Amino acid sequence: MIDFEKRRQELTEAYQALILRPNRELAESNGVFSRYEFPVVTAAHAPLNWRYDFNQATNPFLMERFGINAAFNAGAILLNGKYLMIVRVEGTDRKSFFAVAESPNGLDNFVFWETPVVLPETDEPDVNVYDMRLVAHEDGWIYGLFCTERKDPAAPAYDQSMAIAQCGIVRTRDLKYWERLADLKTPSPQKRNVVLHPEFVDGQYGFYTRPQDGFIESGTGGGIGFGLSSSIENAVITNETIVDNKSYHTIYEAKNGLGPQPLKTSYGWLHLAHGVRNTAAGLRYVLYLFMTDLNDLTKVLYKPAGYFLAPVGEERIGDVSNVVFCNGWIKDTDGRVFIYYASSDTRMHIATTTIDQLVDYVMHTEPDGLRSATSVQTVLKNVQNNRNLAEQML
Ligand code: M1P
Repeated sequence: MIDFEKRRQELTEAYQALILRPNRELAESNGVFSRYEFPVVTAAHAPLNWRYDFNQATNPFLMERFGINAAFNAGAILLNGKYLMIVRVEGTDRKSFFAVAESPNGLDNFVFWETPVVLPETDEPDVNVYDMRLVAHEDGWIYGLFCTERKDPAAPAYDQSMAIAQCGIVRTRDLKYWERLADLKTPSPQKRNVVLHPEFVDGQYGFYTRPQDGFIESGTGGGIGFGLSSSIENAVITNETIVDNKSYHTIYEAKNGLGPQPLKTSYGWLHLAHGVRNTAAGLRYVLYLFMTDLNDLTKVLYKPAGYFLAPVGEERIGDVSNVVFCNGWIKDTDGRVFIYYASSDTRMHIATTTIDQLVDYVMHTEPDGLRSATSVQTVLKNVQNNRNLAEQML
């Protein structure tokens, strides 16, 4: 027999040490953002009460009764002074659900609330739900837009993976009590990565979309779209305008999708998105930034070449390797921006920066010239500027 009490104590101590562990900003930075030493939320952060039955009579080996595989792709919000993430928690059974993790400072000590979110459903039950974007809308509600996945009714018996992804919508005031609204309707058969614009647009609700033909492949669709709906309770988009398209020989060649809600600055709306390209090693997901016009939300003003953040080190390895994905960031009251990104569909990290740094990066980094020769020209320009500077200083 095992020493039940000793094992219970060891589990508890290890868990406490994990959630109380301070995080540390890494010294090395590209000047745009800083990474941190530890992931902020992992599968091991899931409360022990979710995973273990601590009754010796019914669980004599004190074995895990509900395994957690991953904790990733979290939406984020600053609410009543607390930094909250709505994490995609995935069990070993492959099903994802949402759970809120709270931190006093946004950097460490993230602790899950006692129970996961009990998500209300529509008449068509969700099979799998994931990747919620939290948006505090000017109408006073906090909306959660997420992907609801159900089996494709047209799937032949031999194919047990064909699925249809739609955009589910919930709203809340406190992340505790949730109201489910109708799924979003758009002309696209597949809908992931839908984000609500935080302000009314001509008195309507604005949605960033990602038209896509297949569950994985964007097909003739792709690009980040934008459309309006007069209703949020029964949201319907009839016209989508592509704001930011896929493009040959770029980091968003295969597909892209918007991340969290855009942040308003005095120069324009800052957007964080993911770009996907195919490689011999599979799909590679990286994050990039662009800025749209304050008045015309479909007009891209600035878009630096290439990626803003790509997976490095252990971030490159996980359930779906070589992936970074972000659907949550927080603009703090002091201008700091906390970027919560997931690596390889496995764990959550934080990167910190400021609005000023992001604006500088997005406005003053060269756009993609789309050819090797134009990249060389950018380097030559930098070299020449530095030569001129060195000469002036002589
Ligand atoms: O596995 C990488 C990501 O793949 C999907 O993203 P997209 O719809 O852009 O291809 C999503 O399933 C996402 O959750 C996942 O992280």
